[in-house]
Amino acid sequence: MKFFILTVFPEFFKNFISESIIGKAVSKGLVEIEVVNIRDFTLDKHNKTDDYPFGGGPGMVMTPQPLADAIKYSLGKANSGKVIYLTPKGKIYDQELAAGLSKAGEDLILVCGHYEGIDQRIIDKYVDFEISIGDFILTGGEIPAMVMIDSITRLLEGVLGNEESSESESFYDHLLEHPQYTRPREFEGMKVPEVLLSGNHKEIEKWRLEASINETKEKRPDLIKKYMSKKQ
Ligand code: 4FN
Repeated sequence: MKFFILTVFPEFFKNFISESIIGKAVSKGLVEIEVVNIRDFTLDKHNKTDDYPFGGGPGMVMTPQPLADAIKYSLGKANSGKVIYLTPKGKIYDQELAAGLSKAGEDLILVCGHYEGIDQRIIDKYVDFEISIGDFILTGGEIPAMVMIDSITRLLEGVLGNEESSESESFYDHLLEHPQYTRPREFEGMKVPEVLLSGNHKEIEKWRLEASINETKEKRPDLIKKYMSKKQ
């Protein structure tokens, strides 16, 4: 799978692409990430990527021509590339959407907006899906693009260890995690729950599932509905 990130801040992605689990997935060739600098596609002598909005008002709008050319460049290199615009107007992103995109076998072209956003004609002609990561104001679509790449990449074959990846698709997807403990057995007077030290794997699994359900009921009751429908 390949991601194209279309941005006017390509430097923003350097560490993201080279560090940690994403960095390892990239160097193993399990995922490809190409950062496409929208400015490279400008044709005017000042390399302008934005302009004043027709009708007036504050801020700037991203100029259509460099965006269209950056999208065409990416579509030309992609295997059945889908163009996604990260925008607060989009469908709210969740684990189900991440799982669907990780399995679709399509490369993704992620368009990151800045200023007041992009010219509507780019959306009308080139964008396949609009996606939002949540309801808050951001300065650009770069962090949402990273959120998508991170959540999709970890679901790709071979990216996580076997134990970790087997958890995806299970009902644990819709539950919060049970509390976790590591050494020492006693820390500042607080002991680790006895069952976790028992070596009884059946009892440990029972405790963990119950703790997960309780945690979810208490902190995110909205998630329980999805869990119930998955469990049947
Ligand atoms: N944001 C809201 C209402 C009006 C504007 C914004 C806003 C970045 C280019 C879009 C934001 C949030 C989640 C992209 C927000 C996302 C963005 C995202 C985003 C600069 C224009 C802008 C009602 C949601 C608070 C700025 C609400 N997921 N405008 O943030 O790109 O992907």
